[in-house]
Amino acid sequence: MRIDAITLFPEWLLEIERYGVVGRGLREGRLSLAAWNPRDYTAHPTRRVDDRPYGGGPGMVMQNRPLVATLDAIVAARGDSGRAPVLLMSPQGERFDQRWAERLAAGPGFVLVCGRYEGIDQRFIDRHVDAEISAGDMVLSGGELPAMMIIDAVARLIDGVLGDARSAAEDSFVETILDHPHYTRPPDEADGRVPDVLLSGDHARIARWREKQALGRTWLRRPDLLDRIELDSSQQALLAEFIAEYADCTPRP
Ligand code: 9WO
Repeated sequence: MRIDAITLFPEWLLEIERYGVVGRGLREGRLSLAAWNPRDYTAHPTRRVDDRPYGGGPGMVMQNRPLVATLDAIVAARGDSGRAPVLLMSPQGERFDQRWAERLAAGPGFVLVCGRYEGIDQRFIDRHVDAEISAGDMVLSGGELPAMMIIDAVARLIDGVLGDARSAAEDSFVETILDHPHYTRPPDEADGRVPDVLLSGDHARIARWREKQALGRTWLRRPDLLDRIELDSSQQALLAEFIAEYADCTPRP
């Protein structure tokens, strides 16, 4: 898979090549990442890529032309023009989630556009951007961190990038409910004990406990996720148990 990013801070974005699963994917050649600076694609003598907004107001707007020239260079380098979607990082966009990550991981790669200043010229968005993607309802100073987030989420789904293939499939959200709690040694700490069931060696009981915790947490923290899925009868029973125990230890007025 090939990922290209347009950014005024290419060195920063490429830092992710040095760490974790993205680093491994790159070293093993399953993934390639290139960062392109619009300043390298402007005819302006001082390499400027921004200008004042028409209609007035504070701040500056990224100009269309350097962005188009950068994108042209990317399309030429990729040699797959028209196939790789161009995605703009934007709080006005569609919320990024695991489904987006899976969709992107199944394709040939994509081009991420990171805005800076107050925004980018709408004509670039209208003519060259396939989708706007948001990392959540917040205003950042630029699209680089959301772009790195997307690269990370997609890279770990690429075949062979994650060491243990099983852990990707079992992760939180892939099965549309939250993850269960995790514990490791030692079993006894001043801060508490590991639940006995996890030390029991009874794998069926452990699996039931984990599923019950996962369902219970989802019920407590993300009830919206439960509305979207159909629980089977054993899951319904586990969740009912969790809710009953929760009611028992939550004082009522
Ligand atoms: C600023 C702003 C202020 C009030 C109301 C709405 C607003 N939206 C913005 C805005 O989009 N500013 C951008 C900040 C301009 C380009 C650089 N910035 C940015 C934020 N790029 N990408 C993000 C972002 C945030 C969350 N998810 C993806 C991208």
